[in-house]
Order: sequence, then C-alpha cells, then structure tokens
Amino acid sequence: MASMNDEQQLILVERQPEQRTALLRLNRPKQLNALNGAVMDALCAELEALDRDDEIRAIVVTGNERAFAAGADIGEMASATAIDMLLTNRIGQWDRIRRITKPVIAAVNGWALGGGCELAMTLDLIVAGEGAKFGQPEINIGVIPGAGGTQRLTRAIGKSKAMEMILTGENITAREAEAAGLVARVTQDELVVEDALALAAEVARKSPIALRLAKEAVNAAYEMSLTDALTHERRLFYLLFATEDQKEGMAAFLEKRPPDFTGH
Ligand code: CO8
Repeated sequence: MASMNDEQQLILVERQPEQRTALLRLNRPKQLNALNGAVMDALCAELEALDRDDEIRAIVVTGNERAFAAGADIGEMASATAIDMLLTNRIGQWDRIRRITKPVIAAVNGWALGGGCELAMTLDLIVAGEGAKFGQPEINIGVIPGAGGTQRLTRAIGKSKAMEMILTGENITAREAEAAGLVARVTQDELVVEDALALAAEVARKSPIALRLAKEAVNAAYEMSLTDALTHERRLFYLLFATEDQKEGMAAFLEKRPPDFTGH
C-alpha cells in the first residue's frame, strides 16, 4: 500500500545495492503517469543523481501496471501559445536524459503513448509486458510527436510502419513492437520489472567504463555517418586499453576465472 510520502513523490526510487542497480518508478497513477513539467524535472534529477552515484551501474525506469506513461500532460499544454511553448522549451530538458552515461532500461507495462513512447525510446532499451501498447497518438489532438517520436520511431521500426503509426495515431502491441525492433524483450506483465532488473543486474556486472563507451558508440549510429562512427568506435575501443578493467577482463579470460571489474 502506498504511504503518504509515496503519494507525494512523483518519482519513487528503489535501490538494489547488492546488484548495483536502481529502479525509478513514475508515480502519477491517477493521470496514467502523464508527463508534466514536475515529473520530468524529478525524473531528470533522479537519473542525474544515479549517474553520479558510484554504487549504481545500471538503472531501470518503469511506471505501473496500467501505464508506463500516457504522454505529455495534455491539461498542462492545452491553452499554451506557441510563444509559451518556445520560451518554456519543456522538451529541451529531455536532452538531460540523453546525457546520462549509464545504461537505462525502460520496463513498460500498459500505455506508452506520445511522450511516454518517446521517453521509452529515449532510454537505452525497452523490456515490455505482453499487454503493453505503444503509440504516437498526437495526430488525434491536432499536433505531432515533439520529443523525438518522428525520428526515433522511424529509425527503430522503419519509415512505413512509423508513418502508419504517426499518421493514424494507432497503437501497436508489445509483440508487434518486438517484431518491428522497437522492443528488446517481451515478458509476462507481472514479470516486467523483475526481468528488467535482472537484465540491469547482468549489465551491472560488466566493466562500467566499457558500458559507458559501448552506449556512446551505439548512440553514435544515430548521429554520425558510417565512416565517422566507425572511426569513433575504433578510438573508443583503443581507449579502453588504458583501463584496468581491460587488463582484468582479458587476464580473467586467460586464467579461466570470472572478472572483477572496478570501473578503473
Ligand atoms: N494528459 C493528461 N491527463 C491524462 C493523459 C494525458 N496524456 N492521459 C490520461 N490522462 C488522465 C485522464 O484525463 C483521466 O483523468 P480523469 O480521471 O481526471 O478524467 C485519467 O488519466 C485516466 O484516463 P482515462 O479515463 O482516459 O483512461 P482510459 O483507460 O479510458 O484511457 C488512454 C486510457 C487511452 C491512455 C487515454 O487516457 C488517452 O487517450 N490518453 C491520452 C493519450 C495521448 O493523447 N497522449 C499523447 C499526449 S501529447 C504528447 O505526448 C506530446 C509529447 C510532446 C513531448 C513532451 C513535452 C513535455
């Protein structure tokens, strides 16, 4: 049962220090976790705090069983003028999420619509429950996706499927999202958070510095030409030979023992 404190906290934080993981839960259940400015401020602040925290190596972000997030808060935006939107530039702070260096997994149950789908796509990979629904329904309320939906969805599932979803506003199921490449794994609804945390724990056993550069290199596929990205990847690969973790990882392999990565 939620405590008074839980009801006031927009983001609930749980840590699993043994696994070096942390779980962030969006907590506006009555509004299906609609992403108002306060939720996004709190989410960015918690992610940044965990990114600085040496005890934590991988993060999971989830919602509740009904909704990961049903989009930006329509009530908050409905009467805004274009100048209000431009000057407050609420979407600008989504760049804070892109700057998180540790792996962040989205554990999605229920609705991931509009900004909720965009948030899941902004994180590093998605684990979804069988009942999850993904969609960009902005067209139904007279706008378009504004926090990366037209770009990230297109890159994830291709132009034709992205066009279909964005022009009709229709949702896709978790299984369809998995087949299209949007979702990494589909699991039973009740097991989504558990499975995402197990995946985070598996990731957290790797070298933190190699994880950081791996994430940077994969994300470069979005930003750079192939030639530039391959050069970038190669430099990051060479750079890892300056780490103790590379020496430890390769020595452990040769000595047939598990590695003990320190992040140095
Ligand atoms: N904003 C505000 N309130 C919402 C939102 C939302 N996006 N979604 C649901 N709610 C509220 C409802 O108003 C309702 O409140 P109340 O109980 O006070 O009436 C409560 O949550 C429960 O919702 P429903 O009664 O509608 O629940 P249903 O199970 O009948 O329907 C749906 C669930 C299908 C998810 C439905 O709520 C729905 O269609 N929601 C809106 C989905 C949508 O259009 N999302 C896109 C919003 S626009 C957007 O995300 C643009 C992103 C731009 C970038 C972000 C900038 C910050």
